[in-house]
Parts: sequence; structure tokens; C-alpha cells
Amino acid sequence: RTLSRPDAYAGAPEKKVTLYLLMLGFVALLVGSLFGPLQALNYANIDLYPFLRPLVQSYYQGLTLHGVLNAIVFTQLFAQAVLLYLPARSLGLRPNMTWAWISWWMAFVGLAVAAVPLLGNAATVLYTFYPPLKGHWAFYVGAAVFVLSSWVTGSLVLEMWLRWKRANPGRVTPLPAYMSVVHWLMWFLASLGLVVEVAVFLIPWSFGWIEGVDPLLARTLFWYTGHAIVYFWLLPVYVIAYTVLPRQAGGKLVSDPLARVVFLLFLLFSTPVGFHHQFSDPGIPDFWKWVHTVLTMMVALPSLLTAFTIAASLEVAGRARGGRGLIGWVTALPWNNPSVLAFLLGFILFIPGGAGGMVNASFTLNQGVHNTTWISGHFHMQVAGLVAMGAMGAAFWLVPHLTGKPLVRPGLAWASMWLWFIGMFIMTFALHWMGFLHGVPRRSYIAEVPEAYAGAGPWMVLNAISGVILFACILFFFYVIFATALQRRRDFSEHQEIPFAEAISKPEGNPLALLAERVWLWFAVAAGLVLVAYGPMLVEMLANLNPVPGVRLW
Ligand code: HAS
Repeated sequence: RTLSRPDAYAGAPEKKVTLYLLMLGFVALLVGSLFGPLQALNYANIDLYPFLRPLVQSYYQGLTLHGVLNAIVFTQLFAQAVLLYLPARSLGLRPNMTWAWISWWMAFVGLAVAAVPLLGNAATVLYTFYPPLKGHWAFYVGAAVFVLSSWVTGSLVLEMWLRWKRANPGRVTPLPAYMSVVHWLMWFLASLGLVVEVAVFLIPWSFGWIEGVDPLLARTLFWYTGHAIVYFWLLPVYVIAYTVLPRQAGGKLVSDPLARVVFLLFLLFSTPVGFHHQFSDPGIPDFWKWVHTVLTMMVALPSLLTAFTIAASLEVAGRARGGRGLIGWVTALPWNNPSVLAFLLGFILFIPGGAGGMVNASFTLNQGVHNTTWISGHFHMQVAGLVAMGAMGAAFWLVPHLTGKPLVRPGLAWASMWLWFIGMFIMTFALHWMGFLHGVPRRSYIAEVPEAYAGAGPWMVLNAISGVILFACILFFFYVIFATALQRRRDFSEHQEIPFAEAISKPEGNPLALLAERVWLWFAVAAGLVLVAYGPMLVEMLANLNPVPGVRLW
């Protein structure tokens, strides 16, 4: 059946705003990803940046665009899209549409304002914007508006949930909505550091209202948010992995209550761990670094539980599809479905990435890898691995679901996921070892000094190969997504429902699930833990401020 444009979203206006959030995110990912191969080639001593002038002035400008668009913009928009839509569908409620569109416009305007100095090389401060590096005020103001749009989305989800609770007293919240609520509460708590850093220090500084900023305090506020933000990126993909993937794979989620515990652990432990990014910073006593090491080991726990739950759910699916024996269930999984494939391959990358994270988190081992390309290898396995692949895999069913337009060239979608996996695997493997064995520094324009790390030559060749593979993959993936969304054909007979999975162990009457339902109590415990882990050091830093004037990298 063909519907004209205005009718297409009649009865489900939240689909349209979700689609807009999602597609804006994919546009950011497209532009950001195009710089990826250039970074990979830099780490192979091949310098293409001179050919991009005057469009892009330097390696560092390219790296800033790459990091901001991929790690901050795309990830947030994906979270806003998915964790607005899935809770709405699972609660059977509609978010306030005026505010939903306000959040989209805030994201769009914030992004546009920040893009001007980024593209004009006036905010080449990398995605961590550590002072004393100083960018144009429009970058900080745009970024602030962009991040605040996520607060609007999160508030909409909380409002829907409270509405549902009032109408359904005593009932356990449906799992997708429960996970989304916990995710947004975690983000409200976790984003405070970044908001204070930008609103109280960086914006006044960039306008010239204050002379300088204390780098240690700014880094501490940044990393207060900066580690938890990785779970803000990860959890939307976990929500899909728990609530949709088991059914798409042909089975059921093994335990709903355990999934709730996993998300509560993320609420508790995502934030009070940021000093593990500052092990080498002077001014933070070893005791507090050790406390954050211990808490970081705690935040690995929910991912270890996820490894168990998802693998067990996949085994249920594989066996239901006729898989037998020790690995027969693995081969019986629907590897030909690009959405399932994306998650399977993403999770495979996540295993070594997570193990590397635990190396990073160790106060002592960190000394061997900090600020080397090992770290870039780690986070590409995590965020460019599972997070990006999960988002891409979800887009293969979500875009058809939202638009009523069938997926264009599923074979190409499937191939793009294999290429992404192979390219990312080669690149991250090389980055880990060239950092660890040869001390090659991260975020460095090493192609400018080709003789400096000559010993890392073989790893550099792998980087060049991965850059080319990933470039081909970007073309395939974005062709599929944009061709699907922009085609004229609509077919509403398919993709009507979200394929939410059933659980084998259900939450009703389960003591763990009932305890987990006391979300505000857990939120208070999480806030208390943050106060203990950060309070004393923040008080001390504020009492001994040491502001320094800004410098420019470009
Ligand atoms: Fe990290 C640095 C520690 C996870 C992202 N991390 C970074 C940076 C980024 C990042 C972007 O402690 C760089 C920031 C910068 O620019 O400076 N990270 C950890 C730890 C974890 C961790 C302990 N990181 C992530 C995730 C990210 C991410 C997730 C993005 C989404 N990270 C660190 C530390 C640093 C750091 C230090 C600072 C280092 C320094 O010196 O600067 C843990 O959460 C990891 C837990 C994960 C696991 C893996 C579980 C495995 C699963 C897969 C199961 C497989 C299945 C497949 C089901 C324990 C869930 C079945 C398949 C079939 C075929 C059947």
C-alpha cells in the first residue's frame, strides 16, 4: 500500500522525530567517519592532509572533527532516538511531541553553531577540549545546547514512565522502558561534570569574562562525565541486545531480572571512576586513584554479566534453530541477517576491547599504555566496534520500521558489516601493539616525522590496509541507509511491530526485579557513591585553584 508523505506518520508522530534524530546522527557519522581513513593513513606514515587544504587545515582539525562527530554527536543522537522510541513503544504511550521536536531542534541548532568554528579551524581542541587549549566561544555554546537537548529527551522518557506508573500501580515496568529510565538517570548524574565545566568555566573563559581555567579541575570535571559517557553510548546498544536481538536470533532472553540488575550496576558504578583517566595527572593522591581503580573493576561486572546473559540467550536461539553440540548452536544462528550479524561481530570485538579496558584500569599497568595508540585501539574496539555496529545493525530494521520503506540491498548491508568488522579488527590489533611495543603516541601527527617510529613499520602497514577497507565499508553502509530512507517505495505490510523478545525468567514476582523497581532509591545510592568518590578531591581543587591562560593548537 502506498501512502502519501503527510499520511505516513499519521497515528505515530513519534516515529518521525525518531527518524530525524537517527538520520541526523548518521549524517554526523558519515562526515566524521570520512576522516577515519585519514587518521589510519597518518598512522601508516601516509599524509593526505596537505591535499585537503584549505578545506581542512591540519591533522588535528581532522582529528577534532572525527572525534566530536563520531564519539559525541552520533552516539548522543542514537541514544536520543532509540531510548525515546523504544520506551514509548513498550509502555504504549506517546511522548510530549512539542518537547520531542524541541529536543531535535536543540540538537540541530547546537550542532550547527558548534560546526562553524570546527569547520573554520577555530576550535581545534580535540574531543576532550582540555584547557589550556582554547576554542572559539561558539564551539562551547553549541556543544552545551547540543548536550542539553539530551536532557530534554531524558526528561520526556521519565515523564512517560511516571505517567505509566500512575496508571499501573504495583506493576513491574516493561524491560525496554526500565532500561531506558535507568540509562537517562545515569546520564543526568553523569553529565553534571561536563555541564559545570562548560557552563561555569569554559564559556565565560571563551568570552573573556575570566582570565584562565585550572587545567586539573577542568580535566577532573571532564572525566567525571568522560568515563560514564562511554556507558551512555553503550547502553542503547545493550538495550537492543537484551530486548530485540534474542528474538531476531530466533530465541528468548534467558533472564529479565538479571538484565535489570545489570543496568542498576551501570547506574551505580558508571560515574565514580573517572580518575582512571588521570592516573598520570599530578595533584590527585594515589589513594583516590586506587579507589577509582577498584570502582572501575566494579563497572566491568555488568558487562561480564552481559557476556553471560547474551551468550546464553544466543545459545537458546541457536538450539531452537536446530544447532547441536558444543558449537553447532553458533553456526545455527542467523548469520545471514545483517542486523543479527552486526551484533554478533560487534560483541566479538567487545571481548578483547573489554579485556584491554581492564588493563587500562589497573593503576600500575596503565603506566605502560597511557597516551599510546593502545588506548585508541581499545576504544575503537568498544565504540567503533560494538556501539557503532549495534547502531548500524539496528538501523537495518529500524529505518524500515520507522518509514515503512524496505531495506535496500540487504546483501550490501551484510557485506558492510563484515568489512567493518575486518577493518576494525586489523586496525585495533595494530594500534594496540604499536602503542604497547613501540610506545607510538596517540593523537600525534606522526606522518610529519616518518623516521620517528620506523620500528613500528609492520603495524603501520596494517593501519593503511584497514583504512582502505573501512573507507569501502563506509560507502556501502551509507548507500544502504540513505537509499532506504530516501526511496519512494513504501510497504507497511512489513515492519509493523518492534520485535521485542520474550524472557524465559520473568520479572513478575521475582524479588530481584521488585528490588530493582525502586529506581529512586538506587539513584540516591549512586549519587551518594559519587559524592564519596569525588567530593573530597573536588573541594580540595576548588580551594586551590590555579587558573592558566589559554593556548591554541593550530
Ligand atoms: Fe574504556 C579509555 C577502561 C569500556 C571507551 N575508553 C577509553 C577511551 C574511550 C573509551 C573513548 O581504566 C579514551 C578516552 C580518551 O580519549 O582518553 N573501558 C575501561 C573499562 C571498560 C571500558 C574497564 N571504554 C569502554 C567502553 C567504551 C570505552 C564500553 C565505549 C563505548 N577505558 C578504560 C580506561 C581508560 C579508557 C582505564 C583510560 C586509559 C588511559 O590511560 O587514558 C569496561 O567497561 C569493559 C568491560 C567489558 C568487558 C567485555 C565483556 C564482553 C562482552 C561480549 C560477550 C560476547 C558475546 C558474543 C555475547 C568485560 C559483553 C557471543 C558471540 C557469538 C558468536 C556466540
